[in-house]
Amino acid sequence: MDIYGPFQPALNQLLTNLQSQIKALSQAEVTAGRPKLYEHLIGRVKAQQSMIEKCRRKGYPVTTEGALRDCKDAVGLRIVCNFIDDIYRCLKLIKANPAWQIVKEKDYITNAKPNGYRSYHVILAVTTPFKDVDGNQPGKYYAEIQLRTIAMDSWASLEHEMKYKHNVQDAERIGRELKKCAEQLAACDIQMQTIRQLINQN
Ligand code: 0O2
Repeated sequence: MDIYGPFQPALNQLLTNLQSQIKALSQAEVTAGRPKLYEHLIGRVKAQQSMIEKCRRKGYPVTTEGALRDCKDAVGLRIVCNFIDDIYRCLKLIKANPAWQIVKEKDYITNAKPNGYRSYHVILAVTTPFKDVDGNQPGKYYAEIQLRTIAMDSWASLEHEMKYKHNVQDAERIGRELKKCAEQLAACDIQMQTIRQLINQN
């Protein structure tokens, strides 16, 4: 099944445009003499099969409408920052940008998920020149931005990989160890932030 149907090119183009806009925000910071906003930026249009599985998991219709209107993360960007305060600097600039509206926010940094997952998520609504799934042109599309530190990102990648290993022994212990690891990494992020502040004071 082709879940994105005729909207695939618009999704690809939206991803490219958003990546350029985020890069430009960071470049403007550097030009103004401030540190770059992030260490790296990645993006993807969610693979068709993952989108089909996600629609099923969330109880959304497994249709183009379900994928583009209900799911809202067909287009996803991940901004991986060096320090926690860069996440909030980045967020401030994203929120102030008139190119999109924020329709949903989830602060899993202040409120980590029970398994230890930390990240800040925002869903953007973007008006594009393309026709959307409701037949409007200019059309409304959604994209998710995840903002994390390098430490949070390393943990999430490892945990994501573990999720797909279903036949592990002692999954409960692995979960406990992963959570402990997330807490240690969170403490390191705070320590690194303190070191940055101390360096900047000199
Ligand atoms: P993938 O394969 O990474 O794309 P909701 O807002 O609750 O209706 P959603 O999208 O489940 O819907 O919300 P949430 O909690 O903001 O999660 C969205 C994405 O965050 C996930 O996308 C993951 O990328 C990431 N994420 C959330 N929780 C975890 C977690 O516990 N571990 C890891 N590693 N990543 C997490 P997908 O589509 O589930 O997966």
